[in-house]
Amino acid sequence: MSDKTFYITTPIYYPSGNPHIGHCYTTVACDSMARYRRMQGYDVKFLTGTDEHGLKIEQKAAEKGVTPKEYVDEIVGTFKNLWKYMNVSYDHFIRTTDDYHVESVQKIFKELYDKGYIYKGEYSGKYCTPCESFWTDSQLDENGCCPECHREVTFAKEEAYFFKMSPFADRIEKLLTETDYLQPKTRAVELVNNFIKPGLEDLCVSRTTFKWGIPVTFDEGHVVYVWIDALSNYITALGYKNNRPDEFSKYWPADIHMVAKDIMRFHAIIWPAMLMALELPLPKHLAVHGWITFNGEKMSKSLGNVVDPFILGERYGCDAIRYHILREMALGSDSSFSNEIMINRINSDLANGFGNLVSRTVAMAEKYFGGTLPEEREEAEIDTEFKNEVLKTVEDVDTAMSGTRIKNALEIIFKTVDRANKYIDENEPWKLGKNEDKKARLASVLYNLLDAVRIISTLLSPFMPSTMPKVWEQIGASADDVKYEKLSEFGVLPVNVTVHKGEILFPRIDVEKEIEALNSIIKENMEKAQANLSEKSSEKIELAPEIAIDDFAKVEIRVAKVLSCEKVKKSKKLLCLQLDDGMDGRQVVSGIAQYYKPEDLIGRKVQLIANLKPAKLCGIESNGMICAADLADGGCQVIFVDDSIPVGAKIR
Ligand code: ME8
Repeated sequence: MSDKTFYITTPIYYPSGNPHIGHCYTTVACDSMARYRRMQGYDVKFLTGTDEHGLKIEQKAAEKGVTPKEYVDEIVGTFKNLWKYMNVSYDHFIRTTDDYHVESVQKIFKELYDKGYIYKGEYSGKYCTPCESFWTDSQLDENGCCPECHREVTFAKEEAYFFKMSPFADRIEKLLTETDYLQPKTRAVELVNNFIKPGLEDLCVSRTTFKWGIPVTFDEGHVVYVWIDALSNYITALGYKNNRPDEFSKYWPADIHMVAKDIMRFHAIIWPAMLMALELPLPKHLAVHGWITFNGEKMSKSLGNVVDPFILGERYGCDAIRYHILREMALGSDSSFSNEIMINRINSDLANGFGNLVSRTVAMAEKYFGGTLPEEREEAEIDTEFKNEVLKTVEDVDTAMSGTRIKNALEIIFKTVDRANKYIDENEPWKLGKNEDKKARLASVLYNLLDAVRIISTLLSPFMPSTMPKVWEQIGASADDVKYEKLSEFGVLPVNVTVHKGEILFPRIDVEKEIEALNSIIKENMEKAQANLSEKSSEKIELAPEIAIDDFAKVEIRVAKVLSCEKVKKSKKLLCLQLDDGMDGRQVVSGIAQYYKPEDLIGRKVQLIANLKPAKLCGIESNGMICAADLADGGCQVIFVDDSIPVGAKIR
């Protein structure tokens, strides 16, 4: 085994619902990184798993009449099946209900307590009894009620343990601003300004209001709350403070933790603080990617717009799906998933670009030489330039992968695919084939193409691991020919290589037909989700007392357009929107930050309650309210207005 190690992790996912394309992105991205480093000879450890404790799981299991463990077991099975289906090569799957993890978390909690970093205090705030949840003032809804169920809250206190964050503030600030821990680093400023500068708040790390968690060993009734349990997985899986084989000394510190921006703060601030308190080395990099949205909208199971990765894989093959999501998402920014873009990309890059390069090259070797190239060669000046460009790809891809820029690595490889297709056009082998004197030249051209395909396909194998062995079979490459160390040279395939024409790698997709088919699947999903929602909500609907038409006429609802929008500092729930209301414009504060990002709203038209008395939320003036529907799963959806309706129009 190599002494170069590479340890990469995905977040451990909540098994509260089936996995979707968003979970697929992080997992497939880590898988590609892991496969890439394995190919380079690293001794790789790739960890994924599930985060199984907490109130939500306890409640969902109760709703279904099963135990929490029974509930999660089923969903964890779906996660594992999907990873198998997507050809994800994890080395270990951790479940936070595994005994070894429970044992380590209890020891970690005790050690932090013994060192004085965890202390007992009181958790106080506004409490919603039906939801069994505490809320801070800034989290409450517009009416000062529970943001989940919108019922009244009462002031309450609960005994809880807290983790002291302040001793680590300076070191964490340096970690974020002076090192390349955070990728992309542009996010460091936001973290420092929002969380460190205002003073790091201590973190509540135990609860007594639910049972489905790891018990605190020295205080009955307390269970470890969320992050100490979840984040520790990255070291407990390596045998830290448990009986699993010791891999901690070999693989820790992790090379990359990959997460989406929703949990960046926990990995950028809380996890380093925990490790500092435990006196352990810090991970080398935290790679943060954005959200995959669906046609620009938030992906939501309750809306039914989530694309089931199993369905997509069945239709287009798992490698095409892997390629599409990896090629679309750049580290740091969001990416909108669209069936149309996916199909067009599969057609252009995979069917017409790479697939065509392989099939044309192999077909010509068969047509002109019966499948086996002759030994006579005639090289031309143009070949050197082509070969150098292909070889340069290897270096460039490595630079991109070292910065976890997977999209960029694929862009580089596909530029070379285009270059190789251009090399065919430049040399016009079909003309060379007609002329007996040009057979040696033709053999050189085809050989150079086959060897370029060897390099390209080897570079593509971490991203599309199921397809590339088929390519190697077609171009007559042996297992030895496609080793990473052979990528730095041209001329690796045998001189008289024999090709084998095979199946079409990526069949061209009929765009219109497929879009129609996918839309009807989505429509069906949405109808099902809608029926599910009405079924759930019909149990609860209690109408307010009747009002007369005059009462309704008092409410002035107008169409308004969102001109700009930003998060309200110090509030997790509030967004501050500047609206064009067809009058002088106005500012509205809305409690939808958990469901929408500012960029989801900017430019969209909404329904505004225009004559609502101004109010101050978190000290910011709000002049009106925008209409949104409460969803049965606790989510919320803004009622957007068709763009053709003019701003200021009255809604009745
Ligand atoms: O947060 N786009 O689990 P989780 C991109 N258990 N990535 C997405 C996504 C989307 N639409 N949806 C989910 C948790 N993800 C905790 C983590 S780690 C110690 C504990 C991916 O099931 C993305 O990687 O909510 C995100 O960070 C993760 O799923 C959140 O998964």
